[in-house]
Amino acid sequence: MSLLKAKLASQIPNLRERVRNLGKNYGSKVISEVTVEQILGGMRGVKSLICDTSEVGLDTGLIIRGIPILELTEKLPEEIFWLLLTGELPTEEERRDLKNDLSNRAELPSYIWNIIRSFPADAHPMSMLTACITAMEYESQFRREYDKGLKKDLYWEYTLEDCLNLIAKLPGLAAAIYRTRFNKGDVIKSKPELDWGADYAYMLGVSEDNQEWYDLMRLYMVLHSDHESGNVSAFTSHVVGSALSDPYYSLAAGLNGLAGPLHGLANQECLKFVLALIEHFGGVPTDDQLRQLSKERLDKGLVIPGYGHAVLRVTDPRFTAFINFGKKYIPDDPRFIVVEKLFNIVPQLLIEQGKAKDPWPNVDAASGALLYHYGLTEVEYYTVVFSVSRALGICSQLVLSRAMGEPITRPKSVTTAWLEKEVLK
Ligand code: HAX
Repeated sequence: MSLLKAKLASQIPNLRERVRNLGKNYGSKVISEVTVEQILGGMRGVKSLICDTSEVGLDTGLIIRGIPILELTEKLPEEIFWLLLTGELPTEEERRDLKNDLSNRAELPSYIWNIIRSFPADAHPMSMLTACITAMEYESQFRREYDKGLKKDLYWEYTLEDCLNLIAKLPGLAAAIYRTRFNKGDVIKSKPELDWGADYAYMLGVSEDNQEWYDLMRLYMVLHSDHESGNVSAFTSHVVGSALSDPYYSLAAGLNGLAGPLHGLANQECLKFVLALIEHFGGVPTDDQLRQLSKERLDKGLVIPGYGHAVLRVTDPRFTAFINFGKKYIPDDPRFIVVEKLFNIVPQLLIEQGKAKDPWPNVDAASGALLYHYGLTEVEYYTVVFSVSRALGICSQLVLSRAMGEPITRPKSVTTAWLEKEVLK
């Protein structure tokens, strides 16, 4: 048994006991109320989900298992995966065991190559990614065992198997999509001695001499790994997983949500915005030019991509981590300069406009400028990079949901007429 599985097997009985106790002793206790505004507003802030992997405070940003994200920026993504699942950082022996396990599972099934090649030349890389993940559902051990008759107690074990296979295969799959879709030449085979994030960069075609790029990829994978469970992608995966659809179906469903411009696709939109500004002004614009153009955009009713957040009310610490990286390594890059300038201008404009509840930058405002600098200039691919990272959190949440024995998700909807009547009571 792998060290990760053994660790989880030792922790899960206690987790189950805590959940059982809560249900048995406090089942009818009220912990939250729902207002009409919340029903009309995308269930914003309604406390109705359990997520132990991470939490996002209004004024703190992402905290993974009690550790603020800015204290985790030097960690490897596989260490974060272990942390998300178990609540502890792995020892060196545990990390190595996990990495070896992932390397042994990394090979892609042979049928995937024809599928990747069958897409239209200008297909969106996100549709290629989620279609391929769905196609790989053929590999699901959870589904095979469930069909044979799987005891509920063992659901988590086969969910973990599927999740480990997915996480092991995703960098190779995502890199193959990149190289095929953008005509980069032959697919590059994994180099198992590299860590998980560096191996992804290697398979994209980044030279091993370019350690800064490898560091950026590790940081990127860490920062995007999780953001509690109410966001569109994690919540969607959770709902689909609650029907006992296996992790391939669940992850693909969630990532289809990540592909929306108000969620993960915002990283593509942000860099497009920055590039358009530079092109429009023939170089880095002045502060006045930036202010003017951003204001015009707001006046047209368009959003400024990379600003605002459904949950945060401060500068996203993940944005700060990217800015720190950029200041250290690429302070003179024109795209990075524009990102910094926008940070000094946009929040004030959003405050003056008075609509956005959070005028501060989110993670997507900075990430694209860094990827672009290191040669990943195909903006349509950015959400795929995000997806590879976010799979760490989504998969961890799926394993823990099955371990806790969570039931099928089924909130109650009401009709508009019912609501109209109810508010008058
Ligand atoms: N620019 C202009 N207007 C904005 C805005 C922005 N960046 N952010 C919010 N607003 C507007 C909303 O469009 C809304 O306007 P209407 O009342 O006219 O509909 C109003 O301010 C209130 O919105 P809100 O309550 O502050 O924001 P929501 O919780 O509804 O939405 C969003 C949060 C992130 C979707 C929103 O801020 C947005 O569209 N931002 C730009 C896109 C973006 O950066 N998305 C990435 C978010 C991070 C993420 O999930 N990454 O994966």
